[in-house]
Order: sequence, then C-alpha cells, then structure tokens
Amino acid sequence: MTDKEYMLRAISLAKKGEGWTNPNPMVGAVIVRDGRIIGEGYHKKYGELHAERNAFASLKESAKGATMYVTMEPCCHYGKTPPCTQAIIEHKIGKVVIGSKDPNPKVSGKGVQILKEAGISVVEDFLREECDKLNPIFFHYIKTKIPYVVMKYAMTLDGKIATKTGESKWVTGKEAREEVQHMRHRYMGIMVGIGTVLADDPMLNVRVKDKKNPVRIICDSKLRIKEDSQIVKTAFNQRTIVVYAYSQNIQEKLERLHSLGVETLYCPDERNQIDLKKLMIYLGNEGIDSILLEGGGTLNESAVRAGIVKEVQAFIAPKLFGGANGKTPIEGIGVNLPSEAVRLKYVDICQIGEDIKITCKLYEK
Ligand code: AOF
Ligand code: ZN
Repeated sequence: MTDKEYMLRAISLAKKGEGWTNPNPMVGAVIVRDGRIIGEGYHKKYGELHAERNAFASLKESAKGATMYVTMEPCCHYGKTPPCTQAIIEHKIGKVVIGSKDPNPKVSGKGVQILKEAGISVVEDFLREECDKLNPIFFHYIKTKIPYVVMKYAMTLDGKIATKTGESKWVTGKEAREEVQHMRHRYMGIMVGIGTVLADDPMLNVRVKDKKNPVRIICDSKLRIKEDSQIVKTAFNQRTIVVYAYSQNIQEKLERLHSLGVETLYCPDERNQIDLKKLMIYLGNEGIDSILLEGGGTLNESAVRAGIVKEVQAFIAPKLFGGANGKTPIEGIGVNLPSEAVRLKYVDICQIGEDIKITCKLYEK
C-alpha cells in the first residue's frame, strides 16, 4: 500500500465517528511498519480516547520505529484525555504523517513542534484537502464558538418546496429522505420555524437505529407552539428549546411548557423578532457546534440575511409543481438585482435515488 492509501484508510476510519464526536473533530489514525498495518483507530465519541490512543490500544506488537498516518495534527494538551504527542513519543514512533492542522489554540502547530523536538520526523499537509473535508464544523466552531449552520431544503426542479395548497409530503424520494435522517444525526442541533411546526407537526428526530437525536430549536417569536404538538409531547426525551421574542401575557404558557420539559429562551431584537445572531452565540455557549436548518422559507430568509448560514444543501427532485403561490426555499422580498445575489461556492453534487443533492458553501465575510 502507498502513503496515500494509508491516509485514505485513516480518513475512512475517522468517518466512523460521524455524529458522535461533536464538538470534537473526526480523526483517524493508522500505524504502519514494514509495509503492514499493525494498528489503527479513530476518535469514537466525545470525551473518549483520541484516534492515536485507540490505534495504540489495538497494537499486538511494538510500534517502535513505525510510521503513524493521522488525519489531524496530534494534540499536545491535557483535555478530557492526556496529550497524544506523549503517547506517540512513548511508543517510539519514528515518523508521523499528518493531514489537517489542528486550529485549536491549545494545539495549533505545537503538536508538530513537540514531535519534532522529540526527534520524530513529521510530514505535514499530507492529503490535507481530503482530511480537511472531515471537519468543517470543528474548524469553524473551535475558532468562533458559534455553530456551523447548514441550511437544508428539498425542492422541485421548478424551485417549489410545497404545492400551492401547502402540501409538501413528499417532494423528494425515499432515499433522499433517508439521507436527511443521517444528516440529523450528524449535526448537534436542528432548527425550524413555528410555521413548519404548526403546518406539519413534525418530530424532528432520527428514526434510524443506533443514531442520536439533535437538540430541537424552534424559532417561535410569538410563542404559538401547541402544547399537544409532537415536539412538546416528546420534550422529555429530546432536548427542545423554544425561542421567542414577545413578552406579553405568556407567563402561564411558559410555565406549562417548562413543566412539559421544554426549555424556553427569550431572544428578541429591537423589532421584537428573534435575534438569530444572539441565538447562535447562546447555542454555541451551550456546546452546540452545528445546526441543521430545516426551514421553512421565512426562517431561511432571516437566517441568510443574518449571515448565520455557512453551507446550503439542496435536494432537487425531478418534478414540477408550478403555480405562482407554491412556496419556495427562501421567502422574504429578495434582492433587486442579480448582482446583489448571495454568492455560493460549489462543493459537491451527487445523485441520491431519483433526486440530486447540491452542496455549496457561503463565502466567508
Ligand atoms: C487528536 N486526536 O482523535 C482528536 C483530537 O477534550 P479532549 O481531550 O477530547 O480534547 C479535544 C481536543 O483535542 C479538540 O478540541 C481537538 O483540538 C483535539 N482533538 N486530537 O490528537 C483526536 N479528536
Ligand atoms: Zn489527542
């Protein structure tokens, strides 16, 4: 096997931690000696051993003089676990091949430095682009403490998310809807507007085995949520935060919601609408590193305007709904000129069942 193949193996190991490591990164490691993989591991779950230490734990022989391929710079700080650099030095690894840099201020180049000072040869930026693709959430969150927001929607080829009567079940096919279930596991939070809750009475949970549920965040400025909605009825099982912006005559309703297990957050802007930027700071402080924004069009528009959206994932179904009144992914009044468009950079396009998924990122401001 080549260096590239060993690193690709480390990347595929890292991916096994998807959804479980947040707000930590996904990391994979492979230990190779004399052309043989003698150990491998990945960061399985937040708070548990790092990839490198899991790789060492899998060894059945000494790793003296071996090469370690690791998708991210080994840490050198005492966090929930002791530094990986220490384990690498103790096991007398001869060479470390690293993909991504670790932007965590506690590491950020110091991991590499410690390894070099211990006489270990270090190769940096190896398959860096592929390794970086594992952790856009971590890279954003560790630097800003603000969640990475992914706006996701499903629309027809003529750009409708519902028919003129408001029906949206279903726009996309079975496979695309299953993919959304996996996406809900991947991100720590899921956010929708009250319009979607009143119209669809959704659960916003994950119905796939061995996956975890995201924290539900409902933007409900006038506190219209119904106490017999699916979301409120299941609030004891899945953390639910209802965000509101009006403060009149709501005390009793707030108390009832609290007794049903719902958390509430008063987060108004000067126009008595929800201040999404402030909300992101609050959620970031709660340890939520990523949010899947599932609409509807009004909240999507506010989120884009507030500048909180970092990535867009659009599912496009080969169908036409037509009608000037069919809902679109982003409502509001829109821009006047094409030159005023929010510009995105293309990341990926793939087919999922009969539908197409396009992923784009917003340019950093
Ligand atoms: C690694 N290998 O597999 C991961 C790393 O609180 P802790 O101890 O889990 O440390 C978390 C930090 O460690 C995280 O912010 C990031 O800088 C790094 N993650 N480092 O060497 C790993 N997951
Ligand atoms: Zn570590």
